[in-house]
Amino acid sequence: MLVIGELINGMYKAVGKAISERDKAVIEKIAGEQVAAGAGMLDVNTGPYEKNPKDAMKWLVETIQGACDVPLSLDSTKADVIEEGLKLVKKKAMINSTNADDEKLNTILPLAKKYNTSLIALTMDKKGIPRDKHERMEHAVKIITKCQEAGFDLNDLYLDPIILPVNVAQAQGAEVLESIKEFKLLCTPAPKTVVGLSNASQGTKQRPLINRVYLVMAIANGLTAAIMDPLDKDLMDAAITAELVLNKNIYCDSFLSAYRKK
Ligand code: THG
Repeated sequence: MLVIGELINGMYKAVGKAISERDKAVIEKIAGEQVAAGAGMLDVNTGPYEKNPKDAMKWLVETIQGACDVPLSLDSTKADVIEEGLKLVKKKAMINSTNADDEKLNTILPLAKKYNTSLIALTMDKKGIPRDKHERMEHAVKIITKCQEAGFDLNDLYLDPIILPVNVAQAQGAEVLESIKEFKLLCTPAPKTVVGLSNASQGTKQRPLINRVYLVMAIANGLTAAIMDPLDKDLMDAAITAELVLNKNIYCDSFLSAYRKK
């Protein structure tokens, strides 16, 4: 599974402060720690309060690439903010994200093709968050069709069923998990899937436990990537072990450290 480190996000107080003060050392440290812990990609989000998100995105991409060499997932609702980052990336990037709206797809798909990126597509539209797996499937079909029409390689598409916090939308957990499984039946090659895992536990008092159990269940349903906290060692161990049980890695007594080394 692809681990996308979630920690470079202005939503976190300390990170938001570092971004607004353009404090390189803080960002370099968080980038390096996430990669050392096993992140294969880093999510980059300037956060909701940044006054100049285009400039912040540029600065973040430059700063992170100075500290490590994994590819980046550029996380913004604004296409122009994402493009500022795309102009600078050294490795094949991920656009995070489009949704199923025509206007959004018509803007983001050309951008993804121009810069040869992967693409996360949220299975929602401007009418809001889907209520069940059927609505998620409808959005997924629309997104896949638009990708095919645009000549966008489906190998580069990651569908996001959108995880909601279990304390306010408890019924959505099962809908998300079933969507992860059923999206794969929609086309060949099967679309990849991604979730923003920490959404699941926002506002709860058992964050690590909820994240861990949710991730293992999602992996069992075929999840390909997760935006998550790679510094949560128990979470990483759970992911590695889930893939072992699914026979994706060969067993040895030291499988946790063996997997980390590769
Ligand atoms: N799908 C996609 N992208 C996403 C999300 C998604 N990007 C953003 C988010 N969701 C995933 N990243 C995070 C990052 C942090 C948290 C949750 C998801 C988080 N932050 C603490 C909180 O809100 O409680 C911040 C606390 C603090 O200030 O320290 O939980 O779903 N495609």
